[in-house]
Amino acid sequence: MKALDGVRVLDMTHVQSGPTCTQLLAWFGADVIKVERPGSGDATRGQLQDVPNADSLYFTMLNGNKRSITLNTKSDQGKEIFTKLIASCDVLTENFAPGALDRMGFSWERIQEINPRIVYASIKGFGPGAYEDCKVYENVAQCTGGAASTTGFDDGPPVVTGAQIGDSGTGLHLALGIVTALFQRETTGRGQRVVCAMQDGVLNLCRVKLRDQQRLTHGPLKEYPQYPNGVFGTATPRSGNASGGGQPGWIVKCKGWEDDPNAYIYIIAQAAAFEGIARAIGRDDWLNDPEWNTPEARLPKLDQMFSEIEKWTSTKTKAEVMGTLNPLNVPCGPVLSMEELSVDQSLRESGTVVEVDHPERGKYLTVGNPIKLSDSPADVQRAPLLGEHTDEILDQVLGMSPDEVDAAKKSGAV
Ligand code: CAO
Repeated sequence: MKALDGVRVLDMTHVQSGPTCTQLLAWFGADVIKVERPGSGDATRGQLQDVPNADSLYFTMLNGNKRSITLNTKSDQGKEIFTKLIASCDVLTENFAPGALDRMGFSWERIQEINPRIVYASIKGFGPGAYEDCKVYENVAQCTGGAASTTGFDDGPPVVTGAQIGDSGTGLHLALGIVTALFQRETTGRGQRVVCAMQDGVLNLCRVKLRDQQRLTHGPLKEYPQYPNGVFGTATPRSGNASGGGQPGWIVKCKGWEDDPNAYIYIIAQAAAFEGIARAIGRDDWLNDPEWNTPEARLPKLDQMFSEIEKWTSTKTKAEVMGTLNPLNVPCGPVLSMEELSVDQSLRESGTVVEVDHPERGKYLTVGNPIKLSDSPADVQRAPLLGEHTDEILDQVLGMSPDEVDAAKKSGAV
């Protein structure tokens, strides 16, 4: 038995943010029914295609373990079927542009009328306010949620990160909202509305930068590379690779960096690890030097400290640096490329990187469930083909006869 066995999700999500959420629910055991427009389906099926005429990795890596039904929810019969599905499901999820479901005739009031127990969960770009009607994609959310203004180097433009904190980050938030609402339903018997705005989700993940905004009013941010010689403005600046916490950290070069863009390692030079680092890099002299042997003394010259460390790391591979510093309890981690991660044996063994087979595209790698439950391990399966389960769902979930299913097909509703 899986944790969410018995929970049925009517999944109207598309692209990345919503599908991230419902894929997680599916891995936890929910029956996720992905509703897609007949003929075309989720636009990502055809985006960034690497294998001709096969669903893209963009789609397949976000829609594992789901069932797919095609349904035109704007046609009369499609609306009838959609109404019956709402009545039969525990959760309805969507991440359309604002108002899309209302325009189809399915307001929250109407959805509650159909099924008072349903949890209706949405992702939008913004919460209520000036921008509430705007369409939003990942990088827009990174910019509006504070990530871009605080990422990059002080002398360069704002930078977006490759981590999909706007889409997948908000999907994660929504998944928590849904299971929380389901938990509350156990007591109240009622469903509720769950909404996550991407701007809010990104800002939540940038919480430490709003912390720094407030600290800035009390003086310079001493752990930032701008201290002590640079200039602080009125807003939290970009801090390069400085650590976001109270411990100094930086990315330093390792052997081979001239040819390998990922021959780097992140090192945190916290007080408890300083002696080990100093000895490892051959700077034992620092340990008795008041210019170096306290965190306060080092703070104004972290750039010098890391360039000394780098003199040593650039003579070793990142694996050798790890091999030396790890036993000394120095928190550090190599910059791993996607190529390295894709062949990492321990990630394969833990089920974080999984290979699945697909009838159109053959074998592909996906990222499995990063949340490990001892009583509900995820069994990662391939993404469905467009409408692969239409007949099965109309029969099993709605009890429609073969003639009724044929009629629905002829009318273009499914
Ligand atoms: N049957 C009939 N119509 C359907 C349908 C179905 N099964 N599924 C979708 N549609 C319709 C919608 O009702 C909508 O019609 P209207 O415009 O007439 O209301 C239309 O398809 C397109 O929906 P959309 O406006 O959401 O799609 P888009 O490609 O124009 O915009 C996006 C995409 C992502 C910008 C927008 O959906 C959005 O802002 N979503 C909220 C924020 C979000 O999740 N963004 C992250 C996306 S991941 O990077």
